[in-house]
Formats: sequence, structure tokens, C-alpha cells
Amino acid sequence: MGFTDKQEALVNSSSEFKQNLPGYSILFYTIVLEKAPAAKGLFSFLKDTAGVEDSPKLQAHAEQVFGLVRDSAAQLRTKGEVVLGNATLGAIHVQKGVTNPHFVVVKEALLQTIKKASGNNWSEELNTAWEVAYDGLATAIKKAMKTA
Ligand code: HEM
Ligand code: ISQ
Repeated sequence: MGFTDKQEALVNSSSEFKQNLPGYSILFYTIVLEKAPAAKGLFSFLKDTAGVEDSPKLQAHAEQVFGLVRDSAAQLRTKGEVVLGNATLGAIHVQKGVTNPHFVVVKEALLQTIKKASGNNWSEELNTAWEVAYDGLATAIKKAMKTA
């Protein structure tokens, strides 16, 4: 079964992330680094800070990830696949030293952040919609990384 209207609506309905962008961005990175501590050194705006410290760059990057997953949901619904709008995303991740296992870590962190942010609105269906949209996007980035 393809990605449904309902799944796209679910992904777009969870807008709590933006309502506390600083807090949920910090949570997102904190979960990533709990699972993959060495990833701290990959992020230019984290490598020289003691912990996960708030900054405009940190928030902007987290917001971009969420925005791209939303965009991926729309693409999966309309054409059944995800085409990267930003052709440099593959090369950037290769250059930063990102590897395939990192994508699982980021997925788990994203889903845990959504769960925390959506509170009573969270459901298995919501979780699956985000998971499928993320997987579509991650597949596209990993493919771009192979040819970068
Ligand atoms: C940079 C998105 C997965 C680590 C970026 C940028 C975007 C992005 C939009 C900014 C690119 C630019 O500067 O123009 C995503 C999305 C992902 C993903 C949508 C998954 C679907 C990952 C993973 C890791 C990672 C798995 C590894 C932990 C990084 C790092 C940077 C970066 C280290 C550079 C940050 C800096 O400026 O220092 N990513 N990313 N990304 N990403 Fe990802
Ligand atoms: C991956 N790429 C860029 C920014 C990110 C922020 C948090 C978690 C993963 C990310």
C-alpha cells in the first residue's frame, strides 16, 4: 500500500515541534547523542560545546530535518517516491562522515521527539506515518551518498 492522504495529514498535524523549537531541538540532538555519542564531533556547532547547547544553527538544522520529512510525506503521497530537492545533501553527509547506521539513530531520535512533542495526540498510526516518511527520505539521501 502506498502512502495515504491520512498519513500525510498525520505528519502535517504534528506541529508541536515548532511550538517549542528550542526545547524540542535540544531533545532531538540529546537523543541522537545518547545513542551515538561520537556523532557530537560531526556537527560543527556542537563539537566545541560541553553538552547540547542551544544555538540558532542547532535549531535551524533540526527544523530543516523535520521540514524535509514533511516534504517527503507529501512526495510519497503524490508520486510514491522521494526525490531530493537539494542535490548537495548526499555529498554533505559523506563529507561529514555520516554512515548508514547513523540513519537508524536519527530515525529513533526523531520518533521519540515526535512522541514527546505530540503528547496525547500520539498514536501508533502517527508514529508509522512519520517512520515511513523518514525512511523514504533516508533512502534518497543514502542513494545520493553512494554516488557523491
Ligand atoms: C547537515 C538533513 C541525516 C549529520 C544536514 C543538513 C540538512 C540535513 C538539511 C544541512 C545541509 C547544509 O548545510 O546545506 C538531514 C536529513 C537526514 C539527515 C533530512 C535524514 C533523513 C543525518 C544523519 C546524520 C547527519 C543520519 C548523522 C548523525 C549531519 C551533519 C551535518 C548535516 C553532521 C552538518 C552539520 C554542520 O553544519 O556542521 N543534514 N540529515 N544527518 N547532517 Fe544531516
Ligand atoms: C541530521 N542532519 C542535520 C541535523 C540534524 C539534527 C538533529 C538530528 C539529526 C540531524
